[in-house]
Amino acid sequence: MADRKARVERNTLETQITVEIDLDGTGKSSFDTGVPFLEHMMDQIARHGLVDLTIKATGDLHIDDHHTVEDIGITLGQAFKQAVGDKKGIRRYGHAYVPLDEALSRVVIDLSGRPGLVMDVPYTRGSVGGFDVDLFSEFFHGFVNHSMVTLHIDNLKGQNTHHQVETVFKAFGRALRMAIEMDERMAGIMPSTKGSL
Ligand SMILES: [Mn+2]
Repeated sequence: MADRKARVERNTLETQITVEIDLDGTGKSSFDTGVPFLEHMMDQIARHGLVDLTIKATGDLHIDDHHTVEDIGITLGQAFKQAVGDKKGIRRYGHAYVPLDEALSRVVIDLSGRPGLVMDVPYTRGSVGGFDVDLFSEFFHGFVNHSMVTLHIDNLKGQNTHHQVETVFKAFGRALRMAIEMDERMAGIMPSTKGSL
């Protein structure tokens, strides 16, 4: 199997971002973004997705976290798409339910080649760890628009905002892991009747 790795650098006047990803990693991560709560969440993607992730970002945090968070989502999406490659032999679909105490989230992903995000997370607070929870949808929009995946995110239960968000990211990592896994019965086969994705 070819290496499923990518390195993407994306520079704008607002942010400078580098993402390195290895889809067949062991869950190692290293972040230097200036946005600690997002780093805590991306750590969940790496750990539960079993992907290695290195992300460096310099952004206009003196304004707010918005550009940096959205652009990390975009750059991660670009790197993910590149690393996934032609999708031959992979499962394509992934899903996971993850609880954390009172909170429960479900994430379903399709490496469809089409961007789409349906996200329903009734946050109980507007911010967590100094982080504006609005920005999570910016992050995921950036990701789906550039990775070309369909993503359904539902927080089904939860009182504590940290738990709500953490279950979303853990379930995202788990769903991702399932979707990119090689299916031994699909070796060399494109998981689509169209013949391409
Ligand atoms: Mn936590």
